[in-house]
Amino acid sequence: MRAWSAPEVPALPVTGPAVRLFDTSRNDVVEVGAAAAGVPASLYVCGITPYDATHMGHANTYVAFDLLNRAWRNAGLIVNYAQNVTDVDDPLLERADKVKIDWRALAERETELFRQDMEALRVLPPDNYTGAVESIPLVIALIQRLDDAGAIYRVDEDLYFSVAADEAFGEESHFSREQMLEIFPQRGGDPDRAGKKDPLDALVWRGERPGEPSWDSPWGKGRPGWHIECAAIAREHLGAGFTVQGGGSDLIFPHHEMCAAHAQVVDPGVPFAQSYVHCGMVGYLGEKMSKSKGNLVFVSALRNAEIDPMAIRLVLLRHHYRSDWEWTDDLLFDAVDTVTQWRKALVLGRGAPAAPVVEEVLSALAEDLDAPRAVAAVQSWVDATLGVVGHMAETSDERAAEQIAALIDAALGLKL
Ligand code: 5CA
Ligand code: ZN
Repeated sequence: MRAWSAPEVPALPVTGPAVRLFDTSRNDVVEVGAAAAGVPASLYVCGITPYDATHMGHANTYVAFDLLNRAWRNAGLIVNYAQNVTDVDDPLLERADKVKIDWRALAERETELFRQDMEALRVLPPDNYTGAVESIPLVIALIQRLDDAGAIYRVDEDLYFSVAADEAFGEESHFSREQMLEIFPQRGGDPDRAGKKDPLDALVWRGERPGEPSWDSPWGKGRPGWHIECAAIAREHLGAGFTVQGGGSDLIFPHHEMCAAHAQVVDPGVPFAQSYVHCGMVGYLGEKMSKSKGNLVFVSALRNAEIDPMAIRLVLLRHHYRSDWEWTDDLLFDAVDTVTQWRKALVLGRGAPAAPVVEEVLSALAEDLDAPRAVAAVQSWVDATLGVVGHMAETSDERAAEQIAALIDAALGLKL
């Protein structure tokens, strides 16, 4: 499916350092994407389920991986980025039913709104933006291979994947079996389904139910399970053992564990992804922001209220991607003031020396995407520039503002 338009990204005069990120599966900060010269860094980020508008939690996740995309490019790497759209799944069908709209129309409408939100936030688009529906042939082919490997069994009209088939099952999340059993039903799993070999086994093909959309398959009509969708799309576009699998921390288990397990059974000995990277959860009014709870702040609602998307982006950048935090209106008002102040400094032309700021911002982002540290470095430059220009012209740099504007655009995605 169509992604969104790419913003222009200025080239920087220096190359950034190699990128290091916290990898959930290794529980440590490791270098990512440095494999071999000429081999692109490959990124798969789990996309939206398009039954409602983009909220700040989604925006936070996609801006975080946008920082990774930019840090890799600034380090001189070519990036191959894929993202899915879960355009057929239970919550989408339930919402469509509730508001009496065709599920396809709902998915299309919300995906289009998401594209506009991403464009407004200057998020670089994926090279492959792929829906679940258009990937059904890929899903069927992957289930077929899993079946050949003896990893699939039938329960009534549905097909399940046996987690016992993957020797490395559990090595992505490192959750104990008790933790898995507790979280599984909260995140779409069905541990109590009669006939399963292991309560943790994952649904890969849901046989046709009355009133639900379905597609032909060798096992009868039905629709894909959730995890098999991302496993199939990521393998197709990025290959086995791609660089980073990303998403919010709510996807650590079962989603990313199951995606990895599916893929690892058909590519024995090759990890699904080299690293798994997870963003913290954004909350609002005391709880995780989520469509099911309804405590949402929508990007589009703020845009409709004429809020500068760069101020929204700055609120996100002021929080480390791995931390859990709460959205408040005050954070936004403060960011609006900051953006105004930064613009004042940038129009002066002359300013405090730019080179040390370029180095600090690129280093901060390469070290586990430390955007708050990068923002603080820009703030120091703005303070120094607003303080010195006019009476300390000889210590100032004639082209500083131009260089800082290019830096914050290329590295932080802020075009001011
Ligand atoms: N379609 C699936 C992934 S394949 C899905 O989880 N969709 S979603 O619309 O629920 O979430 C889209 C992305 O936003 C996921 O990466 C999810 O981890 C992230 N996300 C959802 N809610 C929040 C939140 N409150 N804070 C931060 N990230 C969030
Ligand atoms: Zn996914």
